[in-house]
Amino acid sequence: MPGFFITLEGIEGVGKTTNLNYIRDRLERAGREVVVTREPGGTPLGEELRGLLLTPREETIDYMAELLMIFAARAQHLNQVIEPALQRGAWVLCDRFTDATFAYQGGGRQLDSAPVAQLEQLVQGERRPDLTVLLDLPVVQGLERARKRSAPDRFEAERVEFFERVRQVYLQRAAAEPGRVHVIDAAPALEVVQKQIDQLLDTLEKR
Ligand code: T5A
Repeated sequence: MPGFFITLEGIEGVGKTTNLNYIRDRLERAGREVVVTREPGGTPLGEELRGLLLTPREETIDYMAELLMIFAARAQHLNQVIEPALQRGAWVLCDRFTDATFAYQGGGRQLDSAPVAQLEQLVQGERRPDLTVLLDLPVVQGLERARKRSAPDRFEAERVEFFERVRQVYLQRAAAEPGRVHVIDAAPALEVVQKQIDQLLDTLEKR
């Protein structure tokens, strides 16, 4: 039986990593094989590209170069990790995927979405997440949480307006694909957020 592909999305500090681990624990308790991974990254090459993308540097990275690096990492990740896991029936939980590219490179960087869509088709073919959990939080609150946790990376150093655009694209994508993208309010206490996630997983397990 083919596996199931879940992605977690949202702006900085919404709690993707925290809740990804929560979902993993719940699925593992139910006896599923779970592969937890992230983008950019997920392979040795992808993690090197992640380092290049996230580390602040003096040289400005051209936005198209940034986009191509993200899809280079994704091609490697998809073919080496995600597809084989799905083929053997595992559940793949991925911290960010291509919705992030539409949101950050399309929304944040204001690149035309057409090349993003073309690269999506070229690299992924028909592969899309089966379920995307969009954790939604006002930008200032998300940045506050992220900055409490660690020093800002190359993206986190962007201005608030950048993340407002990112958030808007995420919400637009959720509105356009309500069957795949489920918006969860990430503002309340973690236990409340996780109750919402439980409800979503309950409906999934009844499929
Ligand atoms: N990127 C990525 C692109 O530009 N294009 C792309 O295509 C892709 C794939 C990756 C960067 O790359 C960019 C976007 C990103 O800038 P990342 O590390 O994956 O970076 O993403 P971040 O958003 O930076 O990850 P963070 O670790 O900052 O945020 P998370 O994972 O959303 O949040 P988490 O779980 O670490 O939680 C942050 C803090 O908040 C607390 C947690 O305990 C933690 O301290 N917290 C809560 N506190 C109160 N109430 C709650 N409900 C809480 N939930 C979590």
